[in-house]
Amino acid sequence: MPRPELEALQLRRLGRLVGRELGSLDELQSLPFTRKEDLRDGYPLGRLVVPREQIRRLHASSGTTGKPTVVPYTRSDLDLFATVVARCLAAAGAQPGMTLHNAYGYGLFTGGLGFHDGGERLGLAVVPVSGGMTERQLTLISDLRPDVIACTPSYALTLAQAFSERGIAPEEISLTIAMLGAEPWTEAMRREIDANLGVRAVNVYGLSEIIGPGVSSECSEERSGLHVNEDHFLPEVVDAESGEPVAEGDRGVLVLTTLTKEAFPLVRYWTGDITSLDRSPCSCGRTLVRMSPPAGRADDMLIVRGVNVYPSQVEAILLELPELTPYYRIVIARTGTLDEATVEIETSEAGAELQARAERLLLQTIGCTIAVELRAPGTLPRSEGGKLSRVDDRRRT
Ligand code: DLL
Repeated sequence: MPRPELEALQLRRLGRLVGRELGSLDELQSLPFTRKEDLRDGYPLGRLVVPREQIRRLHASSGTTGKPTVVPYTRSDLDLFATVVARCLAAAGAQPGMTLHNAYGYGLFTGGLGFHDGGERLGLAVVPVSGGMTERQLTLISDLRPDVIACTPSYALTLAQAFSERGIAPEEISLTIAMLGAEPWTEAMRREIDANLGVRAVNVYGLSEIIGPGVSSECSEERSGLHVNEDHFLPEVVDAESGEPVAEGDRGVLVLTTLTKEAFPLVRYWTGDITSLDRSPCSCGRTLVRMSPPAGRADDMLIVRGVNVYPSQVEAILLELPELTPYYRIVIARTGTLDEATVEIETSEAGAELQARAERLLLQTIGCTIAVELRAPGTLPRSEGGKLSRVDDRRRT
């Protein structure tokens, strides 16, 4: 859809959502943000805006702190969910008739059922494996020969490594497309996954509060920025401190407004995810704005000796060194009054020189001292199916 037409559609839908006619999309900026705390206050279903009998499914976000956020869907919301995930699959190159190995967790987490319905909607045969039990995943992939896999990027690495340990070469694996998201990942991880699973991996983004996966995803043509399904989810990027919109291309917090959801519509939802927007045309022909790969949530941010650090930023910097692998974790400890950060990272080429080089690179790029400890391959925790926590915060223990 040409952008002027798309924006007219967004304006009509936004007007319907807020219950009055709007002159321009900019008027949205006069409305307050909705934050995670606002949702928690209404726990579990205080913000439901349709009669309870119209709910057809409930999901919930992980809720690492306090109560989870419960997200209700009507029939039409589930239809929308399937549609946007089907779009993501199609943008990645999936076609009717293909088989989807769905290793996202089934249950309250939106990844499993979201990809399940989206796959069926596009006309794929879905294998509902869910996460975990890696051995069984390998058998099913070898036997059923799926074309597409959907899982977290950290679990894709686990699977790639398990195949390689069993002497199965990437060319022997039937997969050609991987739909990876639910946690931050980097280009270096993408190279590793592409090469070792024999796929073209694309980034998929979403969050339970808004719908689940399917808010945005990359096209297989460019794999450079995630096209936001902005006829349904209107994105803004704002300054984390002031809440004012940032200039196009600048990084800030992603704020989303649902334009077509029924049971749980949200106006200006503060996702906490850090990204930037790019409205320049894409070679794939989609006119949908692209967001840069989310670097993680503002609350995942670590403050090390007064400097703001994102785990994914540390990963991106260290993986510029070809000797290092994407298996790492960041340990935060307190010695006296100072917080100390150490990155433990696997490599088969350990040595004092490599360690010094990695520490220098971190100091030059981030501007604070982060120690690097080189570890032997296979010694750090792996994803066992779901999201992998990259930070081991030992200050609280
Ligand atoms: O993770 C939904 C999802 C499932 C997305 C499968 C993609 C694939 P939640 O559990 O509510 O929902 O977590 C949402 O995860 O606010 C981000 O911080 C993070 N996240 C999701 N996708 C990405 C991504 C699902 N591609 C939270 N890159 C979001 C970076 C991501 N972070």
